[in-house]
Amino acid sequence: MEQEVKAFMDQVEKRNPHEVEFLQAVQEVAETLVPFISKHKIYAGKKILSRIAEPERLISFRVCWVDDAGETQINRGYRVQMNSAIGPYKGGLRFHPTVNQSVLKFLAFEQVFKNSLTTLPMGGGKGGSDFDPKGKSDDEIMRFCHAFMTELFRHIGPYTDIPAGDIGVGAREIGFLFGMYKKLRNEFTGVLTGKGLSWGGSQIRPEATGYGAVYFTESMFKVKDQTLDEKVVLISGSGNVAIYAAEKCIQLKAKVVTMSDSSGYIYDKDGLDTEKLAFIKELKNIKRGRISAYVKVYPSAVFHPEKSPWSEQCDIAFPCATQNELLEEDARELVKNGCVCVTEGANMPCSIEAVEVLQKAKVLFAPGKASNAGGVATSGLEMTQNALRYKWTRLEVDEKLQEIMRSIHASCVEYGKEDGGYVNYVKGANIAGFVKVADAVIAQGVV
Ligand code: NDP
Ligand code: 2IT
Repeated sequence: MEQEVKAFMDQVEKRNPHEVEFLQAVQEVAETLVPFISKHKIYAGKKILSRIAEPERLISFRVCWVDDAGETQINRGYRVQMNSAIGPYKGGLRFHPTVNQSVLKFLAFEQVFKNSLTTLPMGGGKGGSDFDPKGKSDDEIMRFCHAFMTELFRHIGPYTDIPAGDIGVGAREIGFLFGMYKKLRNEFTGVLTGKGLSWGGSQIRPEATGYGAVYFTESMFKVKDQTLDEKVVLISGSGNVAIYAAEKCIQLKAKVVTMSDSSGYIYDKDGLDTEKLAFIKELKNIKRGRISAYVKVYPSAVFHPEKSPWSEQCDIAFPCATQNELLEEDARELVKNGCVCVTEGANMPCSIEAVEVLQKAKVLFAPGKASNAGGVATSGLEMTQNALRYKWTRLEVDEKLQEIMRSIHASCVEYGKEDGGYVNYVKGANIAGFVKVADAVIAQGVV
């Protein structure tokens, strides 16, 4: 079987040389799917996985804008429309200097399986730009977002492709992007999700990814008759996903001792509470400051520059920042220090080697395509509300989100349970996500 996986990967590598992140994401899926496909005649021999690994369309475009100093700036914009077998393309936009074709293809590929797992009818896509929002004024952000949309608008639409946020794209950016789309099309439609509450946004969408990751973790612990009460939690990142993962952990009485950003992490031995988290929310979302400012206000906490939090003692780790932020050595350290669960809030934060270490040690490991699917699922609920021209209450959306996360967990258990009872959530998520897309691909023929 290793030979079959290698043969498949050789072909993907030949078509996508040097796209390291994309190849990593495909490899991780191929390791469980290639054996599954060859065992199931209805899927074998149809090149379904090869078709899913080739974007249906990939758009790349120039974005020119003028900064506050009057200088012309040039960035590159992208939209990867990966697969539309089960619904219109759906996935976030990332603005970060590390954005390139490989990163967006890996994210779009993951999104196909993730969206399938949500139970909602959404295909997979991703986009963004190498634009760096750090240090830019609100006016510069607005000019960039407007310029970006003057090209993107012709490729998206509420029945074609519905972007949302990701790293560097939050409520502020979605507002600017939506404003320009509406002006160009002269249409008020649900073309983007993550909109403000007064103009078509859904309750719970900002919270959904972080809350969803914690709901998924609750389900994993429930299998062992345990709750999150008093569990010690490490969280990386201090953006949208990290903040709301922390909020839900605090509500469930877990003790969150770390948060981070790209400059380092803070360790608070007393744990975060609602007030401390409110400080971080304001610091990151309004002041757009650095996490190190936390220790000036809460001096019992310590700031560790240029480090990630994985060497601290914990029960549960939530990597919620970016891809490949938790490597093999970090996984070994976590296992050594008694960590029993790693839930990916970010997309592919754990390297393939790190996942191997965790699974070998029988740590509960939740892959992002399952555990962070609450964000896009609630985007799907935002699309439904837009189509209905209706709004559900906070309670209604939260209940639907919880139900979806429980259903994703159940799908992972169905396909991922191994002899001895250990649940291989990677295998479960990959197969459950694949089956629905593959059935649609077969039904629609070779298109
Ligand atoms: P934000 O931009 O809100 O926050 C990103 C956080 O991660 C910041 O704290 C940032 O620190 C840190 N970070 C980003 N890049 C790096 C890096 N190269 N090294 C170290 N730290 C880094 O993004 P989100 O919270 O929305 O996204 C975080 C992750 O979750 C991403 O992997 C994203 O794809 C994934 N995700 C997001 C969803 C959503 O709904 N937003 C849904 C599902 C997954 P700094 O400020 O220093 O850059
Ligand atoms: O990675 C992700 O799932 C997201 N960034 C959210 C995508 C969305 O369309 O809400």
